[in-house]
Amino acid sequence: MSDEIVERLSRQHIETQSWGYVSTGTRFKVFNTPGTPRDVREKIDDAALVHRLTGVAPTVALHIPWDRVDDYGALAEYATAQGVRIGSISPNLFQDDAYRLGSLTNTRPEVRKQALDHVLECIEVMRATGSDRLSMWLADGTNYPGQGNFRQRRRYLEDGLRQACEALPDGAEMILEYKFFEPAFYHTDIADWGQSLTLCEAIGEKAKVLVDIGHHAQGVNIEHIVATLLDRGRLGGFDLNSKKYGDDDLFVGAINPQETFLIALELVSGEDDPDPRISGPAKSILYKIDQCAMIEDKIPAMLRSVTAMQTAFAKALLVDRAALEERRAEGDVVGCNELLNDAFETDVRPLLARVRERLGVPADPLAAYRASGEQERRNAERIGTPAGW
Ligand code: PSV
Ligand code: MN
Repeated sequence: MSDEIVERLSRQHIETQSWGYVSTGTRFKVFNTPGTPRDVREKIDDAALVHRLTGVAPTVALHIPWDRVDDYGALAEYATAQGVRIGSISPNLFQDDAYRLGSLTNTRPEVRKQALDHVLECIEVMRATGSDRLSMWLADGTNYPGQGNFRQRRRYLEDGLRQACEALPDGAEMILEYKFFEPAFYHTDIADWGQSLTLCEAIGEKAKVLVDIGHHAQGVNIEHIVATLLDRGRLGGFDLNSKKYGDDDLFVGAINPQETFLIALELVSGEDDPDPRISGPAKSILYKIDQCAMIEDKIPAMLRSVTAMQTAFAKALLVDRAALEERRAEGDVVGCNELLNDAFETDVRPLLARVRERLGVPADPLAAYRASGEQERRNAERIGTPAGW
């Protein structure tokens, strides 16, 4: 059994994101830390280092225009030479002045066209880099009651997303993120998983829901949402992070590792579902980190997230799911919970050390990073303006 778990964890794939390596922050202040990348190639260098240290982070997500270059083919070749590939591509529909009153939902046709053209540009980036995921998040929403026509906006949105979906390369997917507030504070056009799911179902097979862990109100049962989306075959991806309050973008596992474990438990059971309409999509879910380093060093924060995901999945795989079903059937409420707890409280570090040995990476990636001199080298070499949003 444990050999099987080691094998399965060796196949884990966690995508890190280019903007997790740069100076981001809150709306009050963006702090820089020494050694921060100055351009997209240096972001890729850092992603490649995280992959060398963990063995499970072979792709890096890009955000356009933050990562805009003249030659995306050359950028993809650069990534390959460093040992990673370009992963999902995120359009940016929130930082142009034109989007003050919305992007794809704007009442003005020329703004909707500008937004769609930008998404189509990102689809060209996908073709040039070999990416197979378009990761869509819209900041669209309104700040005051009465400001917008909900149903009209929804029709514009569906129309724009459908056109984008139709332009996707063969085999590629659109993953559609939801968020219940911010930057809009009265309503958000895709506020929750149900709104994202119904849009995806209206648009077609290539559209799936993206769950950003931080985009839920306090107390929302995310693992239940995950189970529901798995059951519909429409769970396309995750933006992984952790939160204490709202969309805090802290590194994974920092605040509520039990939640990450419970989500992972739904996911591993979805992968094992005998129905291929559930297990098929479950096996191709994108696990992307979406965190912001506000005060912390970026590479160690990313290593924490990647290893927290390994820990959550290792613990989830330890749950005796056959015994759990038996206890559920018997109505053994406490016994069911006990099984979960046994797995959650297991120290999986020896198991993960075996996974890392198999992958040929250090047993403790964070310790190896600290001892490597990589941060000091970056601090010395990366003089000049650090990249940001
Ligand atoms: C929005 O809060 C979001 O989660 C989206 O995924 C964006 O692409 C990302 O943050 C930007 O940091
Ligand atoms: Mn996100």
